[in-house]
Amino acid sequence: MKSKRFIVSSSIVGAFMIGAVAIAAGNFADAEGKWYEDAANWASDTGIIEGIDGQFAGGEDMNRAQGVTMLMRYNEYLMAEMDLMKADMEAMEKKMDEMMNEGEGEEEMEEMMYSAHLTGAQEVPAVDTDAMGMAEVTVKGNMLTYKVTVEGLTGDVTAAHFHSGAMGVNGDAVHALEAFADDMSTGTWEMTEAEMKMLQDGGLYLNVHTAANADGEIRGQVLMPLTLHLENLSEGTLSGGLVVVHTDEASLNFVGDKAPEALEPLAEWGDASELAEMLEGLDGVVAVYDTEAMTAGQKMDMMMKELDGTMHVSVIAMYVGSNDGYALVDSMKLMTGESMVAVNHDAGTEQNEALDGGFENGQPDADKTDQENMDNGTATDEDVAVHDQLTDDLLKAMLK
Ligand SMILES: [Cu+2]
Repeated sequence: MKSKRFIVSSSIVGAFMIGAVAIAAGNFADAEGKWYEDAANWASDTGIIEGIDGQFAGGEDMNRAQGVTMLMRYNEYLMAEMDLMKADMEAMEKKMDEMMNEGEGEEEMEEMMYSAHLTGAQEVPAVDTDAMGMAEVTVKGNMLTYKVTVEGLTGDVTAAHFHSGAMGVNGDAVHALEAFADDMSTGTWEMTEAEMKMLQDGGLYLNVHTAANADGEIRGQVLMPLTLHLENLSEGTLSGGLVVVHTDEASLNFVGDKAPEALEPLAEWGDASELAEMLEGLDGVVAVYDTEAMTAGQKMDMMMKELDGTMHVSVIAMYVGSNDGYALVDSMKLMTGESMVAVNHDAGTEQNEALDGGFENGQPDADKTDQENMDNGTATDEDVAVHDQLTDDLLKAMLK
């Protein structure tokens, strides 16, 4: 029973003497087989005693000097033991924390998020309605939890189901939703293996029925949110811009027309706010998101929740070194695997000068006011066109 935690501090060694010879930890020959052998070994191992002339000398008297030295050493030993225990406990706590965090990580990985955007256009055949719906779907193991909200339906919800079927294809109802209250239904659904497979393959859709549209007024495919990767391919900075989700009713492609007034602040000095406002009021625009400015080579990820496969996503941002040049990703399909590179567009509102020619040459300056940045350079009134001078790829967009 030798302690592995044997320690001798220098103060202990220095404090002891009375003509004794210090020996290494271990047995004393004269204590072997004696009733106090274990105690003698322990006291030696812990550094409390050192023996006399290599012997434990069990029959000798102990004087006051030896007594206080042993007490002091015992105290040192206890302190060291406490430090070791404390270190052990800290290590144990750390390990437990790590284990708990690991557990949490696993839970997060198990929980899968899906969503659906319900519209009349996704019904087969399409239904002409202004109604819309959103569904948040979480799946953990085989348990699906849903929250479906609807608005603008022609009447009360008469039924709502998860149906089997790929986009554009009608299929059987496989699970009925809980009754709607205040345009919302929440509930859970314990799925079979086959149903989970359907969901993972994008083969489940939500369908909301009304009296006027007995076969369904709005429908939405239940899909995993996509990640939109953006990458600045240029050697310059792209301004903060917009990511716009829209149907084919709307477009950010103004080629061949005069630039809308709201495009000018973006194209001339990278302020997308007016354009965002204009787009939000446009038919067919579903969502408008701001993006941060991106320096050369910078990458950015965004979650896209507005899925229905019939939608498009466009991205627009100013090429900051230019006068009125901007990157446009035009109407990319909102589907996994889609990818597009932005072509540089010329808003036609300002005469082209050499790149990075500075404020006097019509390029933006953050220290100037909005109006100064709008008014600098030489104004022109040409149609929007694909830029004939800035022909490098500016921005890559990809959906995963
Ligand atoms: Cu149904």
